[in-house]
Amino acid sequence: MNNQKNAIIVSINDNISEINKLADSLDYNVVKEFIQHRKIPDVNFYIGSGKVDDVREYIDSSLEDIDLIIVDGELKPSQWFTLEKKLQVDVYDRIRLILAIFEERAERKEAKLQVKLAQLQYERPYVRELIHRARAGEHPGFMAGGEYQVDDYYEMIKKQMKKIRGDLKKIRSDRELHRQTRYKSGFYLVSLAGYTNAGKSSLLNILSGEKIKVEGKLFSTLSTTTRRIQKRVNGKKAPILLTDTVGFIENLPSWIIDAFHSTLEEIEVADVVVLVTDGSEDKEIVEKKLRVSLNELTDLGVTTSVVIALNKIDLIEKEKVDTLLYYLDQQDLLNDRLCVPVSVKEKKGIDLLLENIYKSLPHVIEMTLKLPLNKTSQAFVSQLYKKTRVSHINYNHSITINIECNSKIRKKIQSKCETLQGSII
Ligand SMILES: Nc1nc2c(ncn2[C@@H]2O[C@H](COP(=O)(O)OP(=O)(O)OP(=O)(O)O)[C@@H](O)[C@H]2O)c(=O)[nH]1
Ligand SMILES: [Mg+2]
Repeated sequence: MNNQKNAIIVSINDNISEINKLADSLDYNVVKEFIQHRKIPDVNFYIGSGKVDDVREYIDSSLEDIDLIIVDGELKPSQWFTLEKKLQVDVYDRIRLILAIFEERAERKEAKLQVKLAQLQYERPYVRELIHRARAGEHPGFMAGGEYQVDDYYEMIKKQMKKIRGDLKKIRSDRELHRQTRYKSGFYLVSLAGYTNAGKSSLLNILSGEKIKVEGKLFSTLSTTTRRIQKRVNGKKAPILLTDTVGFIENLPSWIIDAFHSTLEEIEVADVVVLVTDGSEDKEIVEKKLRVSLNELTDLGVTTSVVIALNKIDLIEKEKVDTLLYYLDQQDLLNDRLCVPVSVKEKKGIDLLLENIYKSLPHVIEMTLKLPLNKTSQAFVSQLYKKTRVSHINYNHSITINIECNSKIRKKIQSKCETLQGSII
């Protein structure tokens, strides 16, 4: 039995490697690529009508079934309609393909709602086009006709979107509450951001000991995961929570990004953002993806420090890393940002990256406490190990402990110390 799904890619430029990867992410086997160089798309069919005939001819003469035509660009509803009508095969543009990947990957409730919201938003102009065609008698089958039903359908979409927005708002406020609790207890929040497939989840896994899904396919991660960093900074555990987020991609309409707002919020509120970038690709591609990601961070309103992790350097020669860093700097992409070459796969550069993340944390304060040697102090010391970075501890007639912590919990520590009859030195 052959379960293979076959697709044809149609593009108006040569650079089709990303759309190929997107097709692969949805398990489509690309059997043919049609490229027609044009500056602007044809108004009726996106590609010229002669090219559409070529595609049609290919489909008709192909021994394999063609399940999908993928257009590497954004179709207007009228172009989509005329293309599907002419080719008699499902046609997806780039956005619809990405939404289909999202739909397949969404596991948790929040991700499912976000994807549904984006899909409804996407479909709205298409529904409008179908309504228009139905009224003109061009698409009599749609909704079994009748303006009343068509309008009803439109209303239904609107209601559904409103309901989803409400549900998401609730999830969002729960998430905010959760975050506040963590923050107040002294944890720093660090978020992993970056282009899809850069290695964000792989990095979270090695820093936290977690085992979240890592894949060569695009958009493996659609939900956030937050874990404490277990790996030590200069031999000592630090109070940092790390959050993995959904990847970026070029040319994603702002309404899709809005639909994923609550997930991306983790980036907005982070104390430090680690921007993971695949450094193994051609320098122009690395540059493009880094630029897209930095712009995305600006659009999200990120004002905190950004540390760049230039990942996958195991795939390139050592000299090339320096050339790449120089090139990125020349393109004004590094400025005064810290950029650390790493290989998550071979665990190279990770300690240095972590040190730089730690150095970038805002308002880390140092304190030295002197506590009486008893059981209650011991319990407090365990708390300090959890919520601060204990740089030194000495047990004698009393306990002397040096800590580095978030300034947010200074007062709490002070008053607890006083309750225990201890003192701050
Ligand atoms: N060679 C090499 N491959 C790596 C490295 N880090 C990650 N990868 C691979 O890159 C692919 C993507 O890794 P992920 O960690 O899933 O990337 P991601 O950024 O989380 O991707 P999305 O969730 O899809 O946005 C996987 O096949 C990883 O095994 C590295 O340092 N070197
Ligand atoms: Mg991931």
